[in-house]
Amino acid sequence: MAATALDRRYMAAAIRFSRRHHGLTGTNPSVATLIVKDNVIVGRGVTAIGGRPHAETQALLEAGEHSRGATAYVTLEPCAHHGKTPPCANALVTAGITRVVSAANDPDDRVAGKGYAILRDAGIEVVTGVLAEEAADELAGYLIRSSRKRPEATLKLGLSTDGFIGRKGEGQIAISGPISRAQAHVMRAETDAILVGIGTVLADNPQLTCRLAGLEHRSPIRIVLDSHLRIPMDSELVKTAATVPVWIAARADADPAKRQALIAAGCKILATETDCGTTALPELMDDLAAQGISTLIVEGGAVVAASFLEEKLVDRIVLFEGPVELGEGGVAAPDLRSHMAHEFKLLYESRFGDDRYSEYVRPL
Ligand code: AOF
Ligand code: ZN
Repeated sequence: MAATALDRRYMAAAIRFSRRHHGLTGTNPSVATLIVKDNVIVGRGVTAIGGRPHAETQALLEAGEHSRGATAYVTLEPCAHHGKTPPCANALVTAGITRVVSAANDPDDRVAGKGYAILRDAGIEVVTGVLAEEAADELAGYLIRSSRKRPEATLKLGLSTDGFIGRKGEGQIAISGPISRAQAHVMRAETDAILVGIGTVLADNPQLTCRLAGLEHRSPIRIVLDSHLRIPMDSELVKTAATVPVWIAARADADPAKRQALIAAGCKILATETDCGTTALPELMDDLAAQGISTLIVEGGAVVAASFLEEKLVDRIVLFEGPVELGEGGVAAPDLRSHMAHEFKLLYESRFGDDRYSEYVRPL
């Protein structure tokens, strides 16, 4: 039987539920499962913090005997491999589930179609691709890292009404209001890492942590593109490196004494450079993915943003446009409009107080 309108409603609920552990499941995606019997949700599960147990195991545990003859809604194809837990596909079979409705397919080599095969071989009716686009958006970090071996990159920009991101020599300027600021910190809580160029560190001395009450422990890894290790030892980043990780992408021949001092202060130095000595973004992104980073926010400044766009490494653009005019001395944003017109589509728009918020995605 094809998917019904009710199937789509349960799947939409499952996708919303999967957000609960977004950013908390390590390299494993945050997946959700709902078990529904006679139009009642009898079990729910979301991938546990740290990545295990998987969503299905927990939903089945909650549903108990009610799983017999029930439908399972899964936001990702159930796994087929023996990891630290037995395969979820087998667990669904054993529990007596008779119908599985799935949203996204799992590109992991150990799964990729094998999960569905286990279910079908056991006589379970399987419907795939229900709200696939919505689920893929939620799972973007995992899907991009698995298939392209790099993190999902979100370019975040605060823009004035006249299209500037700041004013030269004036450090951090408040362009957007308090609701935007809170939203930006929620983004930090949900992402694995945040990246800036050394110019931003020298101009603004940012902390790049999540400073929302109760979420301070969810600050991302802070990454700086700093070929010549110019980062000041008394910068906010270096001063806090022992508590919230700081990774610095530098040239191999950068000052060895400074390198040692930074390592002693708790920073990690990444060696990613091209023959001509500049930081190579595609190699850096490969390296970050290999180190388990699935989601990355690119937060400044204009040169770094432009390089990411040029290299086609941006998957999502998030704009906070405040009611401020910067005029003379404004630092221009990268040429977003041409990229957005050709490569991205508008996903969501809202108002945050006096600010306009918009989110663009590159179709997968
Ligand atoms: C599921 N349900 O909730 C999640 C799945 O290291 P392991 O054994 O935990 O396996 C990680 C893989 O499991 C991951 O790459 C992805 O294929 C799948 N994630 N699968 O059935 C879940 N989070
Ligand atoms: Zn599983």
